[in-house]
Amino acid sequence: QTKGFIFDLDGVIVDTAKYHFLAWRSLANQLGFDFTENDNEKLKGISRVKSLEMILEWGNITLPEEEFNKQMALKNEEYLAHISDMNASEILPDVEKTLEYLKNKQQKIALGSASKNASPILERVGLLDTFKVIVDGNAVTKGKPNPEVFLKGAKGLDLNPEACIVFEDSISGIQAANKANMISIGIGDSKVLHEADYVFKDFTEISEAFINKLIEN
Ligand code: B16
Ligand code: MG
Repeated sequence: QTKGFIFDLDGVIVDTAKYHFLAWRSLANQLGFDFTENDNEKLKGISRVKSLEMILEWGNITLPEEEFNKQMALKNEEYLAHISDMNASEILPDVEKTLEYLKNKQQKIALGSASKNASPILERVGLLDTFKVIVDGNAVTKGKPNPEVFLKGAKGLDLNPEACIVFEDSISGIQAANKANMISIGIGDSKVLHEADYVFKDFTEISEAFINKLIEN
């Protein structure tokens, strides 16, 4: 059978989740407060605008629109500095192996990311050609946990949502995949991602036998 495998970007393919955290945290610190790793889990998969809204709420701060936009631009500048010299060595363990395996099995592959920086990141790590279908933060109007990003991915792959499998590191992304009626696979901590159909620490834990079962079922 042909299934659609939709990969999230930040935190699944590359370890950029840590750079988002660093950049948001320095923004909060500059505004005079801090937030925890635990709070940061809630930001994963969340759009830039929504993330800043949430962070400001934690700090009990309201900003006029102009200042809000300025802070958002500053965050992105810091983030871009972190990712400016990324290369293939930052692809997470066994991600390339899994992608190769899926390609050899004639499976369809798409990207489903909330990030507006997705394409330049894929380019830098040499994976741009792997993803024929890219749905990123520029292509959606409703962010995760809304299923739009993954439903657009399925459409791009010309498959029903039920024939798609999503790899996600965020709570919001797992919820989006579930709402889209797709199989959700969490990459990370099973306590955090307990709403997922399956959770693995990383791709080194995902066996070929498991992938074969996803393809056959
Ligand atoms: P940007 P993903 C998400 O990417 C990140 O998890 C989230 O932390 C970030 O705020 C969002 O992209 C927007 O990113 O500022 O680059 O447009 O995990 O959905 O690939
Ligand atoms: Mg992510």
